[in-house]
Amino acid sequence: MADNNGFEVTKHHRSKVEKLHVLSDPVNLRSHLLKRSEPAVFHGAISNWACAKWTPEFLAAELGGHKTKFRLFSRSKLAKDGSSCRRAAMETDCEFEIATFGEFIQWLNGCMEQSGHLARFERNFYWCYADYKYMAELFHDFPHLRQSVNWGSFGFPERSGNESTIWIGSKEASTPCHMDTYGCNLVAQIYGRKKWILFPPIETPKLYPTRIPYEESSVFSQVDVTNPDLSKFPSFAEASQYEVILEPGDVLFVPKKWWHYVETLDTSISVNTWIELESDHIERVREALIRTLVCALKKQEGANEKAWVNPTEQIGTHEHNMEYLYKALNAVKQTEAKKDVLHPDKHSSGDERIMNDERRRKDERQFGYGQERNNISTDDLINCLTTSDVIDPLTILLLSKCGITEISEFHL
Ligand SMILES: O=C(O)CCC(=O)C(=O)O
Repeated sequence: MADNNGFEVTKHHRSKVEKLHVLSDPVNLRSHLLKRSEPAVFHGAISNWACAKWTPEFLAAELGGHKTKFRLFSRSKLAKDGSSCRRAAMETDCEFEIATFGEFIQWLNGCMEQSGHLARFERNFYWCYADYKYMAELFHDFPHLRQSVNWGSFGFPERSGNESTIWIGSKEASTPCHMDTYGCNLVAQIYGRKKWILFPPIETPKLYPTRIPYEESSVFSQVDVTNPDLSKFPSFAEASQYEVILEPGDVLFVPKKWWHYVETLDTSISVNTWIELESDHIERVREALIRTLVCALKKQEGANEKAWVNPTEQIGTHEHNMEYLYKALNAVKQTEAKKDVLHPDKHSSGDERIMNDERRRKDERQFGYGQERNNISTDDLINCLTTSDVIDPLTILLLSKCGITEISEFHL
């Protein structure tokens, strides 16, 4: 069912995705978007962008013999145990092939002889997606293509194709339901239509989050939102969702930490830009911690990387992860220090500032992230993780996973 704005109304539809207009004052729009916590659609907002005229054929002609990696998935694929596979494929369920966009067009048109290595994927069964391509890389030698994108009318004139990602796929290509932990997102639909199913951050528990497969800054849902197994994920039935069909020319604003499942309804081209937020610094520490823990445990388990690392992710050594963690901590420290210089009275009274300085010195002594140390150690991390503030809620969570929810306070 669709309402008269063209938005799909679903069973758990709570409120419509608001329709907004690009303001005459982009600076105001920028500050509005940076604070906004609800999605919004701007219809026909990119009709004056040069890329609004792009078609897959045009890009194929521009890019010539340039090769890229495509992600493919067969709708007829069966899981190894014989049960039917997720309809919304996880990336770890997909196959990959390198081809030119010219070969992709031939494949789309069913001309298998001219579709290079894509010929091994039967057109009637597979969808094919050149997804998550940094325009700075894909269009490295094509500056005019990068300049065809400009987010200035949304208040971000510093963002062009150089800070954007492009997604080009055949009908039914999809990205599994996930939440990005950094920033907020602007998505421009250039060619064809795309369906977005969005869930607010408050619904996170009903989406059964998982960090496996692991990808930095992506939290996946265990639920196939297009075909949910409610016997396994009963709370999903209560999750409120918003559905939006983006038409060519539309721009969607995705606020911080909103979950989304995305599916092409036609052959589609879209471009997006993730906009950094102030909270990303802390998020980076959280992500660095998660990376360190996931890698340590999965490597110790001896699991095959293909089974737990998302194909777009690369895993380094423990030492590398610890260095990354240290850098993330240092970035927060520097941001906070800058805030203190710019707005000495902004976050605290004078007394609090003295106390904060004292606490900082104490933290530096305890955890060693002052100038005198150039890293934090695995032992520092273990000592943080094993404090009762961390280990007690973890114990309670694990017990509740085993069905034990009544625990006497006395035992903790
Ligand atoms: O368009 C897609 O397939 C996915 C886009 C996405 O996940 C994003 O922009 O965050």
